[in-house]
Amino acid sequence: MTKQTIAFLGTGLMGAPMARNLLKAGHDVVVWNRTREKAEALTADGALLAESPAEAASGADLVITIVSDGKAVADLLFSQDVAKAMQKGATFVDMSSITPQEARDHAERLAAAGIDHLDAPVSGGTRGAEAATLAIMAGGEEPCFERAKPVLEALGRPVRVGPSGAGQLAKLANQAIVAVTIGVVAEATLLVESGGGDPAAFRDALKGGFADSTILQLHGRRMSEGDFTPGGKSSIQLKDLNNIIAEASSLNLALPLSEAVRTRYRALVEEMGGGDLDHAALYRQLKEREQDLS
Ligand code: NA7
Repeated sequence: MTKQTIAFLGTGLMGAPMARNLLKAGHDVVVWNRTREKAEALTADGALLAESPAEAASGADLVITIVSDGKAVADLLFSQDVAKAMQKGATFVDMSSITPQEARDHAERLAAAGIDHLDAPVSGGTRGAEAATLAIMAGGEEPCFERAKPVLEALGRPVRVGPSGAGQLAKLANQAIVAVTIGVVAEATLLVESGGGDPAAFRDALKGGFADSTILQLHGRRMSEGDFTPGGKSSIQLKDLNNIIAEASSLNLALPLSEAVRTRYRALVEEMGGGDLDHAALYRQLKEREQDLS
């Protein structure tokens, strides 16, 4: 694999282990993060620290962003001059989860400046980020995808799902499955516990059956152990659910399960102050709701 110079912008929960994996794969990685200390920590792994996002982007073959939302991506690209700093022929890969419309808009604006764009959001959480086993859903032109693919393979399994915006659409569908599954795993866990069952034995018994899943095993354990240290934050899950409902309504669709689970994430984030808790904390919201009803 050819060594590339990569600017990596956004070294939060997901970004930091991903940048580490790019370094491990032998690339030159220049990091920047809004809160400087989080990027600085990566210099111990061999990353170079940039003073600004534009400084990181200048001279890079590939610029990767993984930040909170579409507004943050647009701000980096067009207000903090990342697009201006990028050399012609360089590729911009946005791994943040944003709306398909925002991704298409970024792609168009970058194309006008001669820069290729790939939307490549991920699934797999911090565990997948650390193990370099992320599911990577890419949208963009085929040649651009083929150029970025060897780099993305150091992070997980990239699959091109269509043109610009298609990666974000796939990610919204992915998040609908994740959120609704977390909701029902919380209900199943509460049902087992309240009936006097052992939730760990329950999860073990279900292994390999139709109801088994990573969410049952991983998030179900977080629920019954009450450990909500964030792998994926509830605030980010709520952002995704808002984007899912908005996309659905622009397509004249009603998605009742996604809407129901969004109402519950709203209560967790906005009424219970749980935005920074892991998204498995939906279980806590369910439990409190049950107590209020009884
Ligand atoms: P985190 O750990 O909350 O990380 C969010 C990152 O986004 C973090 O580096 C933030 O910087 C950065 N951020 C947020 N707003 C901005 C703005 N306005 N400008 C620049 N940087 C910003 O979340 P995750 O790592 O779990 O998630 C990241 C993405 O992956 C998100 O789209 C998920 O849906 C999937 P900070 O450190 O707060 O200064």
